Amino acid sequence: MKVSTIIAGLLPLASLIVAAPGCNDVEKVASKKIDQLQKNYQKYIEATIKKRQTGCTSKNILRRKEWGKLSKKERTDYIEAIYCLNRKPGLTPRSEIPGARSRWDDFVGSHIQLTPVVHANGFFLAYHRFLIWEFERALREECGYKGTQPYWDWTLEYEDQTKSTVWDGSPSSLGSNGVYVANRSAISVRLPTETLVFPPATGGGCVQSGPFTADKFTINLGPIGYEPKGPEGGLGFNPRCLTRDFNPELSRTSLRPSNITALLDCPTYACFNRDLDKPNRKPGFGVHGAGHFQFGTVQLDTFISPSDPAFWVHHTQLDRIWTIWQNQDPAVRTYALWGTQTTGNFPPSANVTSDTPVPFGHISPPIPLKNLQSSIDGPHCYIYE
Ligand SMILES: *[C@@H]1O[C@H](CO)[C@@H](O)[C@H](O)[C@H]1NC(C)=O
Ligand SMILES: *[C@@H]1O[C@H](CO)[C@@H](O)[C@H](O)[C@H]1NC(C)=O
Ligand SMILES: *[C@@H]1O[C@H](CO)[C@@H](O)[C@H](O)[C@H]1NC(C)=O
Ligand SMILES: [Cu+2]
Repeated sequence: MKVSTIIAGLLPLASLIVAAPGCNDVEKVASKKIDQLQKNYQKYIEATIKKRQTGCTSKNILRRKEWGKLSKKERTDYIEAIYCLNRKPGLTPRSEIPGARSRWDDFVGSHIQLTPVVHANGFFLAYHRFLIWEFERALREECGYKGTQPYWDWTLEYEDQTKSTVWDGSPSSLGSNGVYVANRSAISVRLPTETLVFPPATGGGCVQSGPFTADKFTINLGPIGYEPKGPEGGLGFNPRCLTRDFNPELSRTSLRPSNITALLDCPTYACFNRDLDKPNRKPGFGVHGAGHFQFGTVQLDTFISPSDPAFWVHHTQLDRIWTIWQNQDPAVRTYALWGTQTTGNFPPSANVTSDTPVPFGHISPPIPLKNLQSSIDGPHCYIYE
């Protein structure tokens, strides 16, 4: 087992390199390129759904927006719908996940049960695409939410996440950093193929301000991904505050516009999937891992990561990047296949095919992979604005 230690002292060096002169121009050019590719994708989708007249039309398509483009009212409506799911009784049997209580926990529970089979493999993007779709459906149909699932484009604030209206701790944000806790020890995250060590960063305690402080929101499951685990291996009832530990170095080095354009330039689906995760960690984390790890604590624990609203706006951003990549060459890329059926192919498993059922635990019966790959076919009908 390889041990990759992320030595805090190395990170400032990385930021020196990326802060070289001319660098902001590089990022501006990259941002423009993403905007242009997103416009091309939007045009393609609008033209396609008009022509085909399938169930997904320009009238009923859900239009997902970037957090910053939502009005304050739209933001607080979304937050109210999250409270609703977090308080509504769940469907997961206690015999399987004894600590699950709410509809929110049903989504966390699906992710807990399936973490060993839906990451860094052929199911990864499709599983998360449908998980978000079901989450958005539950917010709308079970909680009366009239909006759509927002995404957070972390490239907009990669130099300082706390500048974002998503994390400024105001009543219309998704909460702040955690309270700074001194003298914490590093967190060792054991993945099937390696162990990642995260030294403490800028917070570590309960979210300080905004809608997700301990008096308004609690999480019930885990920890599972690192020690000490919660009761019953992390599946037991463990109500506690939501914690965060913002790590600005990760965001500065790995969540820049140029990190997205590098992905969008991938010629194959294999390249796209591998670079999302950068399995050899050279030169750093891919945007999938970095987007989680920048929040520390709960977002270091893959199993329970959907416990934090941060998971949903981050994964919706990843899904957006995937749709833009697909629609640069929709005929070839929409139904492209890559990867096996176990996380990081550990233990080794068969390659996925178009017909391989993707599992969802208590969220949904399994669904053939090919039905989940398009954003406008199968169950899905949404567009990124
Ligand atoms: C943290 O550790 C330092 C050095 O070991 C010690 O001086 C300090 O009192 C500790 N602070 C807390 C809050 O435990
Ligand atoms: C992210 O982009 C920066 C600047 O282009 C680059 O230095 C860094 O290596 C990239 N990170 C990864 C993980 O590719
Ligand atoms: C799985 O796919 C890879 C290429 O994506 C290929 O090299 C490998 O032979 C395939 N494995 C099987 C068992 O078909
Ligand atoms: Cu996941």
